[in-house]
Amino acid sequence: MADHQPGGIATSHKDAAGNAGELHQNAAEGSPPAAYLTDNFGHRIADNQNSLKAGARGPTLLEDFILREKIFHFDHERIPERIVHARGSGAHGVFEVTKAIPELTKAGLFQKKGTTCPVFVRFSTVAGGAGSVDTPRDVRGFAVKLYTDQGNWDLVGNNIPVFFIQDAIKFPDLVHSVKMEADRGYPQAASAHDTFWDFIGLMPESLHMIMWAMSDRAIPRTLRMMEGFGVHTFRFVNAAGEGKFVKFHWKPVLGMESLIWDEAVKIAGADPDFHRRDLFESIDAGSFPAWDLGVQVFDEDFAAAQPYDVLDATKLIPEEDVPVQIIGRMTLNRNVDNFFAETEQVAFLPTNVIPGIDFSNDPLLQGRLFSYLDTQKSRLGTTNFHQIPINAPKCPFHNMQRDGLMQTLVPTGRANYEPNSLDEAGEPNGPRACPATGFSSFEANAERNDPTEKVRVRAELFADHYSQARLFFRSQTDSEQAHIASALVFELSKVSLEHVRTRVLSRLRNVDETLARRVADGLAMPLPEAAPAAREPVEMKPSDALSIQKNAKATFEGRKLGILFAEGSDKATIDKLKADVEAAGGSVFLVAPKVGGLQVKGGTLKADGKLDGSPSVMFDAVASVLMPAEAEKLSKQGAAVQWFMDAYGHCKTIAHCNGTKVILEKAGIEPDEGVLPNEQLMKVGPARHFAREPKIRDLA
Ligand code: HDE
Repeated sequence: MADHQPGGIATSHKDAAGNAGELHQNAAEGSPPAAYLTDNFGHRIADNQNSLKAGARGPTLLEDFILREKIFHFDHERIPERIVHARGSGAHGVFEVTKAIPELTKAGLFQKKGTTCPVFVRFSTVAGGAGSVDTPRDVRGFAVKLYTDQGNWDLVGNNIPVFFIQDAIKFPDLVHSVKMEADRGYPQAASAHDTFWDFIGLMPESLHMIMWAMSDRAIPRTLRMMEGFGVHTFRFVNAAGEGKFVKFHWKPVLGMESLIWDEAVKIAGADPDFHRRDLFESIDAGSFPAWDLGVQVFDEDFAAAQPYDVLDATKLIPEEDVPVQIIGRMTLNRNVDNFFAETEQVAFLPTNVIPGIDFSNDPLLQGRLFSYLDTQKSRLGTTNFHQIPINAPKCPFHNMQRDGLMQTLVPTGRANYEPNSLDEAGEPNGPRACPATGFSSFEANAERNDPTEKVRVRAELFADHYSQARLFFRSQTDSEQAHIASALVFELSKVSLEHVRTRVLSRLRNVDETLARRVADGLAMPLPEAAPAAREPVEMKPSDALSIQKNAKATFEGRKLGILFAEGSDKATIDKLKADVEAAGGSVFLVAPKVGGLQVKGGTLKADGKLDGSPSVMFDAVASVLMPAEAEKLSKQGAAVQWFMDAYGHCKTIAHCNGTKVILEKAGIEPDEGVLPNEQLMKVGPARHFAREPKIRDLA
């Protein structure tokens, strides 16, 4: 009898054609394989199950080049993960210009409405490792590579328009403080710990970003429902050589939506890949996520008149002051074929700009211009990383650079230097610089700041650390303000160094007195003296554009309804709910106590997921269609009661039949405008009912 253990089969037979015995032969029967298995040099492999041994029970032979190559490759299959933004999800798509702006930029892409180019986007969390979860409280990376006719343009942004620090020299400190603590190696993917808050308390310039990071922006519902920002001030330069400042925005067509903290925590356990899966499945289903590209354009005079410095990445420009004009749309319409080759190996470089788009002197941006090229060499091991298909431009590229590790191109001829006069002998002389169409830096940047002295200082207005933190906080709804206060209480309660908590509280007093008091109360700590501010904050007019709730869209488009059913449920009701939601552009996920197929009124129905493996946190709204007897049974099961309790606690719409009431009562659900009969679901949609919140949570 043959042995099925991996690593050995004493009685392996070869048939007349030399194939291995039936037990260990893949694709031995039936139609021929799509391709024959070979090693990396094209040699066909006859047996992929057994290594070569000196006798059936003897040692494995060094001669087995097939085994050696396979394991050698495997041993080297990992590359260093990104120091930040290690966990990411990517997709391909297309960008289309919807408004030509030749008066603003000479970039070829923006000369004509309707011009398109391929894009690749990678979304990421920042602090966690590649294998961490999708829903921690964290900033999300929003990195877009546009493959234009004039070369790649990488807009390497985040889902928050400002940053923690003003100067690149502080970046390693910031990142060290937020990552796992150096001695103990935890916590993973979390900012709620001593070292992060120690750093924050000592760096008051971070307070504006902290308001955003503690807000619902840092727990997006899906990657498809968050904004993206270029963060820094960039330059547009037109054909006449005139420059304007520009800030880039990506606005999600589906609107913005966030999780509730308790929901984020539960999703991290229920589905650590929640965002990655959602992105992949949406694209797979043809529900393509899309964002409008917007720009805020302004000049030096506007910049000079503001109470903040536009070169300071801890400041934003309120949309009410400089409206965002929409100039294009990006649609993600194709999943990656291979996660490693594309999402992992993609290398973004803020230095990838095209003529007509230039940098500003933002000291954070300036540091990034150096850092990314450097990091790609360290991650991908070679200066030739630009040849990897996901990184290579889709337009031709020619230069005199040669050689290097992993050169995969075969440059021909002798012209690897310039100038040369090889053409006089009839030989190719290689490419030449093109002053008229090539990239040339915007001159004013250099002129205005031509350094007469070398200084290590920050510009004057960089010293205002609080005005915009206050602006952000005061632009939020009551419920959003409560979420920020609760997030601060949660994070600081994980800080064990008391002086660190106290220092953060002393800074919060400069942001907003009520906020500081709520956080101090939530921690049961006395309110310390306000920290002296380096510069007195100024009052700015609250901006509705900064609130998610004020801009939410109650639509089923791109959203998912979870429907709970059981034995005997009415299929017609389920079908109707499904048809309505699908007609509105949404999808439905059927949940039942068993998945294999249940007898329902009107036929048999298979569930997409089992109740205890499909918690309601996975859905944007829930509905239930249950016979009273089944509802009675389910009301005794924790998973069912929790299903509704969570949906209620997460302020979701709960549509239900009469039978379900017994579970709703058990779950302590009180009727409100979001708890309604199934027939009324479409009237309310998947909106979140934040008015419910004070009843169910002790808001800090
Ligand atoms: Fe990054 N950042 N960063 N960053 N960053 C990286 O580059 C860095 C900053 C951002 O999906 C690294 O390829 C410095 C701001 C995104 O592959 C590294 C500074 C913003 C991604 C690096 C910043 C970002 C990165 C790590 C301060 C928003 C992921 C791996 C001067 C505008 C890109 C890599 C992807 C990745 C350095 C600050 C966005 C080490 C030195 C501000 C979206 O080069």
